[in-house]
Amino acid sequence: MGKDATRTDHWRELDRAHHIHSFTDPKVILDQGARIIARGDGVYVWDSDDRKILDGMAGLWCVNVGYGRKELINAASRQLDTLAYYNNHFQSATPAQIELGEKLATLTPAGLDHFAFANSGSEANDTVIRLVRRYWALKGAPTKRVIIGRRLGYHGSTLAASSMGGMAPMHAMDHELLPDFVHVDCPHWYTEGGALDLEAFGLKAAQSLEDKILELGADKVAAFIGEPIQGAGGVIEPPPNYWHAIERICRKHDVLLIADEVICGFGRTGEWFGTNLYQINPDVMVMAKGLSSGYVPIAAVAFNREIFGTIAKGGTLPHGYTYSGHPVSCAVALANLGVIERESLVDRVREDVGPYLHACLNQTVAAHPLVGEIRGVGLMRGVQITAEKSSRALFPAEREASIRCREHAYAGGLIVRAIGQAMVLSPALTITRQEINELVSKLVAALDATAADLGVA
Ligand code: PXG
Repeated sequence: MGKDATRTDHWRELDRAHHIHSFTDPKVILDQGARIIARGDGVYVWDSDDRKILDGMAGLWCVNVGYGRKELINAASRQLDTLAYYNNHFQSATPAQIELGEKLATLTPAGLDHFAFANSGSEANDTVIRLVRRYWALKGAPTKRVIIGRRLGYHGSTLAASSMGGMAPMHAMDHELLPDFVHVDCPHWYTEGGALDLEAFGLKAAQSLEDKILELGADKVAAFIGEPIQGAGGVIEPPPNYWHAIERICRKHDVLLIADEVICGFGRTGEWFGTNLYQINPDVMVMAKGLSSGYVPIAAVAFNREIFGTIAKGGTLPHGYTYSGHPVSCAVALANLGVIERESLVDRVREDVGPYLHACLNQTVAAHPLVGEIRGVGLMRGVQITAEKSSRALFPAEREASIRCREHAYAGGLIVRAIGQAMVLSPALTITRQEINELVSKLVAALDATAADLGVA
């Protein structure tokens, strides 16, 4: 370290020299350096210059119980002490992993009670693809291989999960999708609805699934996958009639329904799972993030009895990861679920802080000249930026409206995501009303500064 360089400068230098950042323009790292987050407590993080920042995203939609929870830390420490590692291959299991499966079965909808474990949402979704195709092959329908996702759906960053998702820049990176992945409409009324009312648009978006199944032939289609509310797409809350229509189409054509609950799960929407909100019954459910509140990597896939029963008759399952059901991750997940239950965090989101955040946004943000729509459920909210409220027109991308807002927010001590032209919020479920007041007033200040940049009165 040079004589006058700060610790932060030094770390930035080393980071530039050695680290490939995810979802970041390397030029920004070269020009500005990384934002180094050094510690966390509750809903706050501190950067390497000890500046306190309200984390309006709970990390990456995951730190549901907030930072610094001793219950989770102690659970990890105890498990490390007792058995730091063992695998679940070749007939083995560990107590923590067995107990987590039993606990999850009490939380997931009836019938979804067999779990495969993984370390990330992406890996879990690769497991889904492999096991769903195996299911159909064992059922005597090996041609049912296609998995239908949606535009702007996000299911992860592995080769297969990114093909299953509907993010165009990720597809462009690989030049082409893996075979047997296709995408249908994204049910986002604000940007796609045109002159249709919400209900007509909901049916139209769902119909795009049936049209695709008919085009391909139902004998080719294994499953449809969707996030109950799309997260990384920009908190896209579908019209109320959408999911029932989707479920009906899947049942009619014998297509499995997969719910990707990686963001919606574990209380974020004020229900244990996003599918509870829409009262649909998926055949497969994918979980990660809030399962351990991000303290350690873990993901799980729930399969219904019919799928598990079929796979169970197929002989040795040629699938799994070294760390599937890692005992430390399972112990932390169990402690995390214990905190969510003891502190009634799901009810708290549904009855208290979720409606409170919504009311604050409606009272102080909705009327802002830049804001076209407040959307979302519970503690998963999107604030749509618009160039013109009446026509729902967006700013030209090069004006960087949402990016400017995100940067102003960070400078003011608030982390929010900018997705497309929406500001996205997903704070810890433990956030207090006072902290919500702080979050909203910092967001308003950032919107004001953005309006000034863009010359909007
Ligand atoms: N499914 C969903 C619904 C997700 O949101 C994944 C799967 C993949 O999980 P892993 O653990 O492999 O990252 C995710 C991840 C964003 C953003 O832009 C969101 C995610 C990841 C990276 C960026 O908000 N979600």
